[in-house]
Amino acid sequence: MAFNLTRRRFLQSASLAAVSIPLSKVVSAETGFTQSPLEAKGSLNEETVSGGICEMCFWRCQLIGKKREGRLIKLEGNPKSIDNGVSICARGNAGIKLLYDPDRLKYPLKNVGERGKPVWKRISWDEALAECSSRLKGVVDKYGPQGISVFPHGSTAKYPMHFFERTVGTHNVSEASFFQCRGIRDTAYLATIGKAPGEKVDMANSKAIFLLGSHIGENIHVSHVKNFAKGLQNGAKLIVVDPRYSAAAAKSDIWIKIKPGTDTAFLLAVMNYLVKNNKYDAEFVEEYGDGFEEFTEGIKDWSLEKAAIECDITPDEIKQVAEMLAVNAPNVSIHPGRHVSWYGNDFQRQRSLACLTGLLGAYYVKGGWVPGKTPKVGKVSWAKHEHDTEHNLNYDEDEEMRHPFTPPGTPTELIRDAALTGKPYPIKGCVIWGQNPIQTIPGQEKMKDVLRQMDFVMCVDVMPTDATMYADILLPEVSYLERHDLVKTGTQWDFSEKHQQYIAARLPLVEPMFERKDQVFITNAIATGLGHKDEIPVKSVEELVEKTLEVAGLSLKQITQEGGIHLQDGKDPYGVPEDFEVLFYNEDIEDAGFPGVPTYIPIDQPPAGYARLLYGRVPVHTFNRTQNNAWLHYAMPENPVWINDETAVKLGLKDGDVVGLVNSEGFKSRTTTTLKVTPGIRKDSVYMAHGYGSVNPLLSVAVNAGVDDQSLITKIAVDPETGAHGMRNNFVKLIKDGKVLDIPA
Ligand SMILES: Nc1nc2c(c(=O)[nH]1)N[C@H]1C(S)=C(S)[C@@H](COP(=O)(O)OP(=O)(O)OC[C@H]3O[C@@H](n4cnc5c(=O)[nH]c(N)nc54)[C@H](O)[C@@H]3O)O[C@H]1N2
Ligand SMILES: Nc1nc2c(c(=O)[nH]1)N[C@H]1C(S)=C(S)[C@@H](COP(=O)(O)OP(=O)(O)OC[C@H]3O[C@@H](n4cnc5c(=O)[nH]c(N)nc54)[C@H](O)[C@@H]3O)O[C@H]1N2
Ligand code: SF4
Ligand SMILES: [Mo]
Repeated sequence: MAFNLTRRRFLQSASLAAVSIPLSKVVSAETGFTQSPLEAKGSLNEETVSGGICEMCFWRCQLIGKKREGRLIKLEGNPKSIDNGVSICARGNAGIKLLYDPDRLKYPLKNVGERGKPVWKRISWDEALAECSSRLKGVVDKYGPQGISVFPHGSTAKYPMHFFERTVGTHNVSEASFFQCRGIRDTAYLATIGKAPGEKVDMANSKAIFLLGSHIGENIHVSHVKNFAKGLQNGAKLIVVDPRYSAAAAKSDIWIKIKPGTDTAFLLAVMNYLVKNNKYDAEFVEEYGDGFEEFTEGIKDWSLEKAAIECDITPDEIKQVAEMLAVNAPNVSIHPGRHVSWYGNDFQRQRSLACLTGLLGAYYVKGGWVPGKTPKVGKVSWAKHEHDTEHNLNYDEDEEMRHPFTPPGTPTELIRDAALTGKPYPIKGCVIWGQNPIQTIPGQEKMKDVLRQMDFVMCVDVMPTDATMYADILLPEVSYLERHDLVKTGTQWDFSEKHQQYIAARLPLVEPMFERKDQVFITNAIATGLGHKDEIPVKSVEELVEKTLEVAGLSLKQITQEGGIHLQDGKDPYGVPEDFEVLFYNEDIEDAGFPGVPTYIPIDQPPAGYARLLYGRVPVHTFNRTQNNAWLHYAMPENPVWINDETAVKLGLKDGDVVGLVNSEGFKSRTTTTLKVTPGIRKDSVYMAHGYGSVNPLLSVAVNAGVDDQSLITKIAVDPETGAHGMRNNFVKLIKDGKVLDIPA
């Protein structure tokens, strides 16, 4: 239809269309867009609903929704938001397709087949909850609370996780966000500046931005990307250290095509150069630094030349980076990274980043690391019982911590090893809540064995996944668009704007459908079944939110009236707190038997014929969780393998060829994907997006689409200080037409 059509004529023609072709779709000749007869009719009940919070990833942008005839048809950023504003990303936009995904879990299911080869039978909630309670109670009675393991992730997993941890009393909780993601970063910064750093870099006001790995632009967190883009717009210099020509590298002033796993050597050489040439912030170090002498002594051998050989770059490149940082200090953003569980030598690299920030005086200054001052809200949870350390796998027989700088919970590998050996005790119950341990944790076959040896596995999810195939009872949760649950606080993302703070409570945008339930309902029922009825902290998820808001002097009613977001005046974020300290050398780390000064620990290099397998994000997917989303699948249906162009020529391969992969431990990809031939990747590595290649046949869109990177990540590496996983230690060859191809050196 023509855009200048009057409303009257539009209604006439639309109703005509509706009458003449009632059951078919109306396609506009000009725009090519399809309209349903319902849309074309023009007499629609439309409304805008406010207060949504996205959870297509964990950044949690604030939303409004457009509804038609009670059905959500569009999501947008909440204009009131001082975080994402009106912007949301492709995944946020496609939340509609998760909400109405026909493959979504609808009813409680019982597996009457085998774990891994499920046969599902629909059962009632009463039956499902009674079975979860009695089977979990069976485990607790027989093996003690430590016999239960919990694999949680996401906003709804906190309430049940705290129940099992605090009230039931198991330490065996392993959060993906710590042990496969950012736990190492958090504890390395804790050991250096006393705080977890978040991604709190004031990039918008920075003169130079330094990204080590962090592939912002492919890694999409809306306000973070805005922050980054604004910095670049304002003329910030950009340094990207990445073996691959990432989206960020494409915008950089300096791209360091580093040899994977050698980043710490690079950072030590940069720091040593700054110290030796007196290009560091001596005043800042004098005032806030601790252990600087030990530090300079410890890194003194890291010449540009020595690091250049290790990192397979030139000495001049390292010098250029150091100079660019020094010239722009202290207004430099040394990004702390987010997914940092790379090789098993990662704690030292994260310590190096924290020290580099200190050397440049880049804490709490414009353009530097600036945490901002956020409002306080309450924390409602299960009462914590006193538990002994006897059954805490973090401690060995001598009561020494195995990984003294571990994030909260228990390292995944300690749980898995105990489960498989029965030592020091059996782990026979498993609660999986919002995590996909099959595709999230390295060593997929090991994970399957762990799940198979359990007496009972329960899983709470919104979709069927490769992990839900191992459940005995599978419970359908309401999605983030259908529930209350979390309260998010923060400040405006650009500190040059008016200082403001926000408190946002997630409000449901639509009514739940089918028999899906929320986390408080499910957890409370299980708690009752396990004999903890008297300890239940809240009766409903609304009450949980209400109590959280109370501390800030707010109520659910008020925040609903305010459209889901309460705004208040903020505070100046700049200025170093008096008690702030940067521990360049940390004696506690040394006492625990690890290097107290940041130290480079080399990793194994690919054997002849193999390349290292690297992975990362793509803008239109979140891990595995969005793979079945029809819109996002359409945008990127598979994950091409990046290979260096010169290598491809030698192998006789070309862009678009269909290939499989096999790793040096003999694990083959179950599926194939296409090849992306590019100069933008080192010759010693190949790269693919994470999260593809699901096997669950109930995922009608995602099944067998692309290759599952995790199926090839079989070599287990654990960061000794933290116990978190390293995941980039596998080496692969390509398979073309059934033939395994050696990758030339
Ligand atoms: N669209 C989208 N955005 C997301 C997510 C998502 O699933 N989808 N997930 C979110 C989450 S939870 C996280 S934790 C973040 C993760 O995002 P990031 O923290 O940015 O993840 P990284 O693993 O650092 O980034 C992967 C990059 O590291 C490079 N790399 C590989 N090996 C090395 C190496 O040895 N040295 C260096 N310097 N670089 C290397 C890869 O080539 C790739 O460009 O993304 C978040 N944003
Ligand atoms: N090989 C490899 N492994 C990785 C990474 C990698 O890049 N490569 N990245 C790591 C990182 S940074 C992270 S943060 C982790 C992420 O690890 P996970 O959080 O395990 O990743 P997802 O694939 O998103 O799986 C989460 C599960 O939550 C479900 N889900 C979604 N919404 C809801 C909900 O509202 N309620 C419930 N109950 N369930 C829901 C999804 O359907 C999915 O099954 O993976 C880590 N593992
Ligand atoms: S970054 Fe995208 S997917 Fe993540 S919360 Fe925001 S809109 Fe949702
Ligand atoms: Mo993550």
